[in-house]
Amino acid sequence: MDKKRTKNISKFLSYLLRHNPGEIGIILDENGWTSVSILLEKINVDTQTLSMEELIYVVDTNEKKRFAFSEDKTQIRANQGHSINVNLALNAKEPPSYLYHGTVAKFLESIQATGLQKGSRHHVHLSADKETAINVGSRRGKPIILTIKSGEMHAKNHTFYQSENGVWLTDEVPVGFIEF
Ligand code: HQG
Repeated sequence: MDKKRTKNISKFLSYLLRHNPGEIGIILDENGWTSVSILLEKINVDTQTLSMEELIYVVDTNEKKRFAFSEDKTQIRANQGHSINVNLALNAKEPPSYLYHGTVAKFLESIQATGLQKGSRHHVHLSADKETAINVGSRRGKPIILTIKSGEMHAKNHTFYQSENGVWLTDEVPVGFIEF
């Protein structure tokens, strides 16, 4: 499958499985899982546009492991990034001393005032490596990388989680833990 089609399918799946399953009339369970056969059936209502083989290819080759199948491949969900209310049953985990967040200049004043806020997502997203943060920030323009004193936060009882695809998640980052 060519790169463009793979990316388009990944974007559409992200939209359905994180934000708006109702768009095609599928329902997620409380942990974010949905039936693969119903998903394909609903996507393919008019003409056959997505096959099981293609879906497997998109899930397996996704560079950020955005999606997961159940072991028997009857269920699928997004690993993180939801705006709708799902319980990913994440386990709390001790973070490394420092984590990184990629953003852009226009947000800095607000971040300096209120710290990092999760906005419409369930958590603030952080990464263990600067390169990922650069990529995240680059989605919006010239990236600015903030260093988060996650070790100190953890010592002060802030809870961190790591999603299946390695993204570090926390409720908020107060400004005192951010190195600008
Ligand atoms: C900023 C993508 C003003 C924050 C990525 C960011 C990531 C504030 C934006 C994942 C703020 C939120 C998440 C404050 C934070 N005032 N702006 N107090 N606090 N911000 O997209 O971290 O492709 O919700 O810096 O690669 O950019 O979807 O979060 O710029 O992993 O898999 O508000 O989404 O992954 O933007 O990205 P987002 P994010 P996927």
